[in-house]
Amino acid sequence: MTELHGALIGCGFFAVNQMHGWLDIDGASIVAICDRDPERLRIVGDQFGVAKRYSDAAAMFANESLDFVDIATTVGSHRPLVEMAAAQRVPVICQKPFAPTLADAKAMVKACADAGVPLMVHENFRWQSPIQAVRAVLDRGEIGTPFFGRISFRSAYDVFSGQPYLATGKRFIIEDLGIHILDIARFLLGDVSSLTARTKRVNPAIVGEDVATMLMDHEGGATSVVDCSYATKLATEPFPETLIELDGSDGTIRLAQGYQLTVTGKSGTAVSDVSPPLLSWASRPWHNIQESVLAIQMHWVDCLATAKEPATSGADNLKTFALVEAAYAGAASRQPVRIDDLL
Ligand code: NAD
Ligand code: 89V
Repeated sequence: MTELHGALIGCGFFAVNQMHGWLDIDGASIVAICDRDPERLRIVGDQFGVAKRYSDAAAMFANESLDFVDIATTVGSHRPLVEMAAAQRVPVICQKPFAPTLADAKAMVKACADAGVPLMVHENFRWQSPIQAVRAVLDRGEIGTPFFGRISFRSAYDVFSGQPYLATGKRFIIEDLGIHILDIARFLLGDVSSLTARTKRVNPAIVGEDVATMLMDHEGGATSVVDCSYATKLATEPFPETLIELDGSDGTIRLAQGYQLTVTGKSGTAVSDVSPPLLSWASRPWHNIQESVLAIQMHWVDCLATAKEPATSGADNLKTFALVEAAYAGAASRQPVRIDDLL
């Protein structure tokens, strides 16, 4: 396979996982990196042996011949960087949250579509192997037609020490974490027609909401509850596990803490361990997320090689992003929000 030459923009906390992922993938390598912080550029450049280092993305695009660019900066810079990639006709991966607003996200999708440039949002949670295992049970028809879902992420893990910006934004849990859990709900139960939300801030030391509860109607007829909290102190800290309950016409699926999958269906009850593998560079408890980084990046390489649309393309992600916007609007108004009105 011809090796794709990529560049990474943003060498911060999470980008290290992406760099490890690229090292593990045959068929792609990172040939240049960019960060406006010289210290981060040095740390990541030295750790991964990348000699071509830039403090300015425009200079990198001008000097390098790239097959793709991987944007791992925080949300404020996503739109200018994605539009820069589109203008340079370079296929682009962009971290979540894709944009500050749905209007920005739509403009970014349009810029890439107009330029004929593939665009994937790094929405990796659905690529976690326990979540893929749940999807596989649904696909086998084991529980029939799902009519109810609860997708839940409740924790008191200190995310602020690694990502201090999470404590200072007006928006917190829905924009940063809920976005993943809402995407999983779409992945398992399909697109959403309406959403009702309630939010709270429990931790007085942060600015945004750290608890969110969302009720959704799915177009296929199922109802789901997506509930997220970073204010939930439990006997055994589950971070970063997403717990799932699905009820269908012929059975149920339960993904419980400790990655235990219980399926009760047409052929009885089966319990299995769907723990994610611990990759050589991964560390607990993040290994679940780290494994999904490798999986989504492998998917991107496959999509570029076969001219396939990524599962979490920009266009697909607009439907997840609309749920984020709907949740904030609905929490403020205390009214249900119709998703079609936003798209
Ligand atoms: P960070 O602040 O640690 O790193 C961002 C880096 O980008 C910094 O080094 C900063 O100097 C650099 N940067 C910002 N703007 C730039 C620009 N215009 N040009 C060049 N460099 C620029 O942030 P982080 O915690 O690594 O988060 C990065 C992104 O990853 C966020 O969008 C976050 O939501 C996302 N994230 C995703 C997951 C996941 O599982 N998908 C997990 C954690 C974080
Ligand atoms: O996955 C993420 O986006 C992270 C975290 C798990 C801490 O919410 O920011």
